[in-house]
Amino acid sequence: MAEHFHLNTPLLESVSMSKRVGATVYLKMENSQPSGSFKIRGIGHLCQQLATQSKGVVCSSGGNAGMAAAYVARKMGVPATIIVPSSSPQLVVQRLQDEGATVKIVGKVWDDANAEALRLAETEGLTYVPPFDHPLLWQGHATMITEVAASLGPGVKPGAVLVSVGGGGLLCGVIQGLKDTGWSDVPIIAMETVGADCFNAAVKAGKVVTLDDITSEAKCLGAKTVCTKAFEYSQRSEFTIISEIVTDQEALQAVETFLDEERVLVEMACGAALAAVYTGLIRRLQEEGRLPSLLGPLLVIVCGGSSVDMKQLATLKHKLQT
Ligand code: PLV
Repeated sequence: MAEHFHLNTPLLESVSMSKRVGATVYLKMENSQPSGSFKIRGIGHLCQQLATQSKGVVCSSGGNAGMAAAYVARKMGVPATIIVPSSSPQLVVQRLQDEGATVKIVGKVWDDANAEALRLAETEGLTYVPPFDHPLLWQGHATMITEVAASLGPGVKPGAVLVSVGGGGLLCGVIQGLKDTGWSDVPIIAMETVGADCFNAAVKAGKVVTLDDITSEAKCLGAKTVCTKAFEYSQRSEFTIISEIVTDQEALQAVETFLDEERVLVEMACGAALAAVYTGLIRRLQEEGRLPSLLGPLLVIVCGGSSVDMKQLATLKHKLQT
């Protein structure tokens, strides 16, 4: 078996984004991973540790964790059952089936699907693969940052890192990676959409809270409760985590601008992070003194996403009237 399932992804400089931000912008192209997102890093690592003797894995997902689990399971020769909520687009179900997984649609949002995944793990003796809340996932995701350090070379350090937050697994992995690299002082801008903003709600409330519903179209950010570890990091003084939200319209507009300018189609979950550049949020944070006015390179995690194609993009544009 290969040593790991993920690839060392390109780190690209974006001229158009750099112009907008007024600092060099580097894109970590996690969209080019097998299965279409960063999730393969953590899920590959977790499955290698927990699923080698498994009779099957079960993963609850908004889409991308499921794609990663299905891919890894196929490579390991283990059956995969992926539980998605009814809010996941049909194209996700199709892509999961193409990957060889058994797909079950349960409930309205990810939290409902997760309850079913936990039940199946228990009753069928399957290995449960969580999409965001597990130390092995964070350890796997952390390789993203060690790769960036190797690509940038000695003496170059990001001025800030821009990520999307769903359940907080990517955020925890990035922080783990920053710690591993000796970059714990690098500020992180943690982006969500209105209506899928469980991290922002927790930061505002000063405690982990559960959203009533997911009303955003960025379904892959749609966890109602952020993982405890992500909230704990937000409370620790050694890290600077700036939690911000954008509208669905801004996230979708960012997807389109990114497609035009970088020639890459990503989903809205990723657009939430990209919107921080395109809406001028980064500049605003600098003006407010929350980011340094002379910013070092901005590292953007292009987390990717398999929940989009041109038809889905058109559907979202119609729904959100952009
Ligand atoms: N998506 C999870 C959780 O969904 C999933 O099941 O695939 N960017 C993309 C493209 C994603 O798919 C996700 C998570 C994130 C960002 C956020 O990562 P997280 O959940 O680790 O914060 C409900």
